[in-house]
Amino acid sequence: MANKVIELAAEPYPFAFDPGRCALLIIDMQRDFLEPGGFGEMLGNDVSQLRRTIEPNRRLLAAWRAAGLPVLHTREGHRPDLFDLPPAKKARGRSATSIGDPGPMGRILVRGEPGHDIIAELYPEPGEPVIDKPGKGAFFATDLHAILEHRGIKQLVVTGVTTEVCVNTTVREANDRGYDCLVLEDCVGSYFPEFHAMGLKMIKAQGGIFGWVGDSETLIGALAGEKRLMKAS
Ligand code: C5J
Repeated sequence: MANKVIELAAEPYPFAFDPGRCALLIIDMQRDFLEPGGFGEMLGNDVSQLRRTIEPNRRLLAAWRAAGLPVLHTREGHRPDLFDLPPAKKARGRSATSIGDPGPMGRILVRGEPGHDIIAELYPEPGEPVIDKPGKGAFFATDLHAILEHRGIKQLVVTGVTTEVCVNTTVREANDRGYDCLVLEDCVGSYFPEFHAMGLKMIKAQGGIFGWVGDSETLIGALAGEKRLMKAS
């Protein structure tokens, strides 16, 4: 894709999308969070709030791959021996079922279990790094920053779930490491609509204190326009 900067409509002001230095980061689109019968639903959450993000993410991912731009996926989860699971995280919530216990799709949030894996609609292709993260932020205890630095990435388009937890934590971590983040509101979701709305407000407040908020259609349109430009030249 051409190495020119494209101004994308976004809030609080247009995002200077630089395709040559930008990666798509898809956060935790895992079966246990999104699928009916998974851990999220077992806890009483309305998974339709997250499932509405699947189709826009699928369309964006197809356009992004067609443009030949880098994409990375993350999964929240722990080693089967749980040695990387902080006891505080295990105990939090005082739930009858917690991380590492048997769930509807295998052991909950344990690497290698069916529920820990990414949903079929957005399944990573060979060559797309999958970052296994033990925390909420994708930079904590992972090699994400090194991978991005080695590829000259300075911007991230961030999608996935949930808006106020892993998406927000990752955007804040990225901001402190010098990345510009564009969060696509139709491609991120929360079990709680009010937290989704507030999570996006927090990112774009105060002149974009953590980043920008846009939508997938605008970005897909820009990618399509770029392809047309490339074909004409
Ligand atoms: C949560 C996440 N909500 N991916 N994880 O526990 O946001």
